[in-house]
Amino acid sequence: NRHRSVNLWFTGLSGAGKSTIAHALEEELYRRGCRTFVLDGDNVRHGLCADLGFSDEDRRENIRRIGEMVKLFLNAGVIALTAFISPFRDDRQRVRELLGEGDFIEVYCRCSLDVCEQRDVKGLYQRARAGEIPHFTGISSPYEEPEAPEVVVETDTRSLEACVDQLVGYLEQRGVL
Ligand code: GGZ
Repeated sequence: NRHRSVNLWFTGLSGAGKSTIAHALEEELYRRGCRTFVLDGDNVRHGLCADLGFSDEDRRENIRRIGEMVKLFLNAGVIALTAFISPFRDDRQRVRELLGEGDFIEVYCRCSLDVCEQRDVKGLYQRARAGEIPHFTGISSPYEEPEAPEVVVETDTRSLEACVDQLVGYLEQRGVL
């Protein structure tokens, strides 16, 4: 099975479903014989970026390093799925320029702050509201919505399966698969 190597760059608030969709999409791509890898906070922020926190500067450096790593994955012929809040437009734009227009697919996981906060899977929003987590995205740190993402998945109204189907359809239409 042949496929192009691209980066699906998931961006959105904490709790918007970035990692969940990336992993579910990876499973579907694996079934189709693709070589894939998911990068998210779980495997990056504990290792490669363990020295970074959540100041604007640290997030910027986090995204820069991830972009460079994705570039290596693309050279290795892998479809890289990245799931980071990546709240700043400039930082995402820099990755787009690093990888080149055709290889960077920005996927905006759109979900209202209200819904993310209601889900509060890890209780982080509650702690952020209580002032226990400084610079929390959406509460005390900004999130800049993408202006022209390749794909928008409406995670607050559509099922996980529907979001995955939407992305597979997009990849087929783009000739990635
Ligand atoms: C936002 C934070 C923060 C602050 C810890 N702000 O929902 P999660 O828990 O599992 O995912 C969030 C993750 C965000 O890391 P990223 O590397 O994706 O961020 S960025 O792209 O902005 O560099 C959240 C947790 O880390 N977390 N503190 N202050 N999210």
